[in-house]
Order: sequence, then structure tokens, then C-alpha cells
Amino acid sequence: MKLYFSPGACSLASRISLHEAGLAAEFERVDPKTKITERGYDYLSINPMGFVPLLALDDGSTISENVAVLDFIVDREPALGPGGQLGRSQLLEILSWLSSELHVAFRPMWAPLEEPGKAAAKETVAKLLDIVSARINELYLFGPRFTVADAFLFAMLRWANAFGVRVSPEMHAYFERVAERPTVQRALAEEGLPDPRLRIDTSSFEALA
Ligand SMILES: N[C@@H](CCC(=O)N[C@@H](CS)C(=O)NCC(=O)O)C(=O)O
Repeated sequence: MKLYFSPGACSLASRISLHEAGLAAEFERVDPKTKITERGYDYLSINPMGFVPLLALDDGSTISENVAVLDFIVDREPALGPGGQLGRSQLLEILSWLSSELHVAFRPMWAPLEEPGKAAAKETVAKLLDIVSARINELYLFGPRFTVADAFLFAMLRWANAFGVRVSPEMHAYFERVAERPTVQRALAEEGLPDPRLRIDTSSFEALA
């Protein structure tokens, strides 16, 4: 299978999850501006929405949308989901929330907006991160076990860190904990991204200021 990705984009969650699942995959970079892949293909002919991630399976079928790609990976490696009778529903619940509420809330930060618009977006993201911070239970979102939802949240915490969004000390500790995982370190290195533990701007953490 092949994952279409852009460095540092939400597709980082798929790459981390593939590594966690021990699934072998190729990776093809997509230029988010030109929509041309690193092998020179028109990405819009592969995914008309133009978004990454997209997982192309060996039989020619494709899966786009973070929620669907991460759910597919859990289907292959159930240990990456919360398990239990309600596990699948609870996983889809948090993945949907991360996708449709948190991910979308970041969008104004990349838009050519005036500063007040960006400041409002940062505040919205901070409030949403406070909500999800309260869900961290023991080590991860679903307790002691790392799931694909943690990979998704980690990809967005990188952005929050880069944009200087305020996060709780609990979320800061969680971010560092996820960053320590060998699969995360591997995924960051493969995408040419720095280790965020070396770049965390502690001045943006109110409790530490
Ligand atoms: N609804 C999509 C959104 C994915 C998305 O926004 N991907 C971004 C990268 S984080 C992207 O491909 N942006 C390129 C663009 O906006 O043209 C999903 O959840 O997979």
C-alpha cells in the first residue's frame, strides 16, 4: 500500500499509525500548492478533494479522510484501538471530533487573515484542546494504551506548538510523552521534521510562565 502525504500535515497521523501497526507501506509526497506528487502525478486525479492523507491499497482501491484511514489501520491492528464492547464507537467518536472540530478550527491560522482573525482561531483551538486535555486518562486518550487517536492529536499538537497556542501542563506532558515513542521519532525523521521536544515554547504554557 502507499500513503500520500505532505510533510507535517495531518497525514503524519497515518504514518505514525502504520508504523505502530507494523504495516509496510510506501510513501509519496504531495505538494499541497501544486497538487503534483513527487513522482510527477496529478494528485487531483487520485484524490479529487486534493487533501492528504490518502491510502492506496494494492488492489487499486483508495481510502481518503483521516477518520477512515485511521479506522482502516485499526481494522488491521486492533491493538491500536481502545477495545471493549463500545471501543469502535468510542474511537469513531473521538476521531470524528478531532477531524470535524479541532482540525477545522486550525484552518484560519493558514488563511491570509488579519491578526484578529488568527488570534480568535488560536483561542478557539486552545479551548478545544482544554476539552480534549480533560480526556487524557493515565497516559493517553484511552488510558494506558496508545491508539490512532493519539497519533491524530499529536499531529495537531505540533501545529499548536508552532503557532504558540496555549495548552495545559497536562497536554504539554502528553505531547512530550507521545513524541518519545520510537514510531513517532521515526515518522518525524522520515518527513524531515524536527523533534518537537527540542522546540517547545514553554512561554506559551500559562502554568509555567
Ligand atoms: N477532511 C479531510 C481534511 C484533510 C486536510 O485538511 N488535509 C490537509 C493537510 S492537514 C490538506 O491536504 N490540505 C491541502 C489543501 O487544503 O489543499 C480529512 O480529514 O482527511
